Amino acid sequence: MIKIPEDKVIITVAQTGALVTKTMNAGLPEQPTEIAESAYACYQEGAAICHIHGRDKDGKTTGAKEVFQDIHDRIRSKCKIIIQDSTGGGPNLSFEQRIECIYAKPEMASLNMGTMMRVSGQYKGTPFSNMREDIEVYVTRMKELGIKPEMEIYSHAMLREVENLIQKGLVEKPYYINLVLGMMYQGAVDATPKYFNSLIDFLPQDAVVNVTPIGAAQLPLTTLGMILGTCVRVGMEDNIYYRKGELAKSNAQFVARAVRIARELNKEPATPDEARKILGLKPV
Ligand code: KMH
Ligand code: ZN
Repeated sequence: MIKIPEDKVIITVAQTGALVTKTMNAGLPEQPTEIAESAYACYQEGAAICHIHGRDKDGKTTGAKEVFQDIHDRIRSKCKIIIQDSTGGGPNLSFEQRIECIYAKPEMASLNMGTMMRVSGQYKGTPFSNMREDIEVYVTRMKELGIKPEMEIYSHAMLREVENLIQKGLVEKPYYINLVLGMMYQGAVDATPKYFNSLIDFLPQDAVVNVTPIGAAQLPLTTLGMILGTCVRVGMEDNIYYRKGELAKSNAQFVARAVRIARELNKEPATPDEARKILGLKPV
C-alpha cells in the first residue's frame, strides 16, 4: 500500500447510493439540485471526492447520461470537487445502463471487482453481476475516456481481479482500491479491524487505499483508516445514522466529523487538487 502524506487524508463522500430512500432519511439528496448543493456543502467541510449515484424524477436509480451530466454541471459550477460516478448503479439497471454515466465524463468511476449475491430485500437472490469479462469491458471504456477506476473490493477473492487488470495493463499506478467492509447485503467481509488489516496485507504495492465501512462501523473504521494512512469514505450511501438512534441530518455532517477526527490526529483533509496529485489525476 502506498502511504499518502502523513498529514493528509482524502475524504470521499458517498451521498446517495442505490438503496437508501427519503423515507429512510429525509436528508438524502436524490435530485441533481439536491446532490449538487449537498456536494458543495461537503466540499466546504473538506471532502475531496464525491461518489455519485443518479436518481430519476421518482427517486429510482438511473444510469442515464443526461442525469449525470446535469449533476456534474451543477457541481462543477460550484466547486472543483473530484467527481466519481458509480457504475454499480442499482439492482434495476442493465450492464449498459450502469456504464452510461461515464459518457458524462467524470474524473473517476467505480469498478466493482466481482459478482455478489444480494441476500435480502426486494432483489434477494438476484446476483450483482461483475464477471471478469464485464470488468474488463468497463475498465477499457474508462481507459479510453481517461477515467480513473475506483476498484471496489468486498472480499479477499476479489483481489484476483485486481491482479488480472494489472497483468493486462488495464489499470495505471497508483491503483486506487476501495475496501468495502461490512456490507452483508452483498457478501462483504465483516467490518472489523482484523479483516481491514488482513485485506491491506494482500494489496498490490502501488495501491492507494480507501476504506468504506458500512453502517455503525463507519465511524470507528474510518478513524482506524486515518490512523493506518488510508483514505476514507463517509456519507448516507453507506450509513444513515449519525449515532445510534439518531439519523444524520446531512452528508456534510459526516464530512465535518471526519475532518474533526482527522485534525485530532494531526491531519488535514486533502483538497481536491492535492487529492488529484496523490491519485495521479490531471489537474483541472
Ligand atoms: N454501496 C457501496 C458499498 C458502486 O456504487 O459502484 C458500494 C458501491 C458500489 O459504492
Ligand atoms: Zn455507490
